Amino acid sequence: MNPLKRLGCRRASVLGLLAATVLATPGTATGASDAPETVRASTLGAQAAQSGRYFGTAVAAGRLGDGTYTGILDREFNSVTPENEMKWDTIEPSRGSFNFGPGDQIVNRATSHGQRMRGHTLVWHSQLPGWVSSIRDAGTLRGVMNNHITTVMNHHKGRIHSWDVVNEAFADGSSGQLRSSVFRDVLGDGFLEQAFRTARTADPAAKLCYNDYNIEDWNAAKTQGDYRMVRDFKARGVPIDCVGLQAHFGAGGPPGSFQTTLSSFAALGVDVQITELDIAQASPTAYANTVRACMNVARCTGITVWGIRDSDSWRSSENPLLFDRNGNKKSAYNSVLTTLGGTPATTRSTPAARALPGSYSWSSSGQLIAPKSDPTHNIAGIKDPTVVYYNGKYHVFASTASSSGYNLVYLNFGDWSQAGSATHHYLDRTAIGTGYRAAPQVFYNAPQRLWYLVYQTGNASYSTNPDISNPNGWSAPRNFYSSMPEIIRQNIGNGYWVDMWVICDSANCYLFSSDDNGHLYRSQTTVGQFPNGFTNTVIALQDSKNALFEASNVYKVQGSNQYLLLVEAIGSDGRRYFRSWTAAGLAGSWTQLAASESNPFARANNVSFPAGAWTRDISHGEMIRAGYDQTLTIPACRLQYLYQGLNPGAGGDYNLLPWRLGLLTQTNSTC
Ligand code: 9MR
Repeated sequence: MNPLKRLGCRRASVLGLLAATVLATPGTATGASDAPETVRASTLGAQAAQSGRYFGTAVAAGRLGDGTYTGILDREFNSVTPENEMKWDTIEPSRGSFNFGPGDQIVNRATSHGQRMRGHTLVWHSQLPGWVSSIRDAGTLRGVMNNHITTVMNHHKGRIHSWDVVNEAFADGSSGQLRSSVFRDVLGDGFLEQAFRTARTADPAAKLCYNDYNIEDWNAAKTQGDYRMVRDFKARGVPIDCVGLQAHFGAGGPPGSFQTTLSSFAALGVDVQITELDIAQASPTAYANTVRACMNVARCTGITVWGIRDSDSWRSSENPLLFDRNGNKKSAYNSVLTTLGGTPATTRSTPAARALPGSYSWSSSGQLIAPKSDPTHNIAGIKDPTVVYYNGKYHVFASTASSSGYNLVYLNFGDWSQAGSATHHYLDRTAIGTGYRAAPQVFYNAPQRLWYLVYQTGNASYSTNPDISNPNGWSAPRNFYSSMPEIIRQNIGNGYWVDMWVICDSANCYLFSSDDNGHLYRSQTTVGQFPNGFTNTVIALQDSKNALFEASNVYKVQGSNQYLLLVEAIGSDGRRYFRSWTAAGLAGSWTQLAASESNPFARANNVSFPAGAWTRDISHGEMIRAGYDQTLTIPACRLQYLYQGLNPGAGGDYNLLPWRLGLLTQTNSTC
């Protein structure tokens, strides 16, 4: 088929859109996807453990007699950090005189409750007794520091999983250098290396961490200073195993670059941990964003909140924690549990309660992304978005529609508020090339460590790229099929073969496509053979042409054995909307979920537009995923969908219709 000729046939009014189409595929987001067999847990520690992480809290010895406090501690947390009891002023208040009592109380209790321990902290300029800070002789101070590290670590040997060997050594502000402290001023910058080497010798089995605050923003000078230090340590073989990011956040939560920071440190070959999390006013979204960033980084091995109830917090007046003063779970608690992949206990009584709801309501943003023309690209519409959240950024690929046909564009941004100002990279300038390319779908093939962009060219095509953020990294198009599968040829009628979509389970990858003629097709290959070997093409679902038109999305629902299918339909009003189905497996049969005009998945009649209804079409798009890999996992709660919409008054040449992108957020989520 000549795609350009085909596009030429598609000139029509908006209502006349029905006849043709291109568009296609979705994909988005964040986070690790969990295995299908996983049973979701209802406590923070148990749920974090399912992805091999811990969920901990700071504990104060003085509160261990409070039953509400210890009840929550033992129910929810599987890691403990002493809030103050292992600091120098408590543990060695005068030279050579060690007071292990309060720290031991916490360690003994945690050990007997199966909770692991973080040691906090060996060398810190604060909570340091005067007898140390007044030392001026380097030899004396070195001996005192080494003796402190060695004695404390020896005392706890075998019972502390990770130690904050040095805490908060870097200066705030723009210097990127170490702060002034007795350690730096008397021993020089080398005190850090000395401390870590001494610690390794004292307890070779303990993980040695550097811990700091205000290093969550990748662009901060302090972050870069810390990063250079860790990089230097790794390059020179100085022992360091982990970096703790304290994460004491304001009401907005983490900076947009937080995940980038985590993954950048991790890429140096250290584990990263969120070590002292609290967020002013404890917004559920801010907490979810923080937890999600950790879930998205394989080497982010655990999260510690800095206290249990708001009344236990060092910043108590800001109510920054997960439990209120009475020990009740706050909404941020449910948000954290959900983001860890778990299910809040109140909605968890039956398996059905964990499934997606049978009806939906949404709130839409205004237009977030519009075309950006340049001297060689006169773009009328931006369409068919696919999106993943990866490394602290949303990466969006979309079709560009212009009088010369369809091609692809890429943009990225840290936050939806920045979507409109992102740079548009035209992919016809890359090896993807000019000509008919449309309806992209992006995902990371974890087994191959490679990003895939799937799109239509008349065949089902793909390009690969080791780095999603490099538009020039994409390979030239290759086809999945040698030619259109016979069963499609037999059923396509006057339709078009469009909207290719790949999703994999642990054994197989499936390629779905539509024919604008009421058929959803499915081919399959093994995960090992992918991208080759697609065969056994079947009709996965069929209906009338308008009821099962195109732009299908298929997802795995996080924490369940459920798969979700969305297909774009053309309504009785001529407007686009989405129907939905679920299945227990990708090759299984699909059962209607919200699949009618009166109970749609997403249609103008279940979407509110707080800032004015800029579209009546809810058309080709993609869910914001919970992960970014080939399993296409979406969260079960608070769904979001990036879609294409259109000024209802627009008409004329189909290829010049002014499609824009907007974001739906589910408003009837029960979890
Ligand atoms: O939460 C701790 C609070 O009880 C102490 O008074 C304070 C003393 O500086 O330290 C708090 O914990 C800090 C942690 O040890 C290191 N990072 C910053 C934390 C909040 O100040």
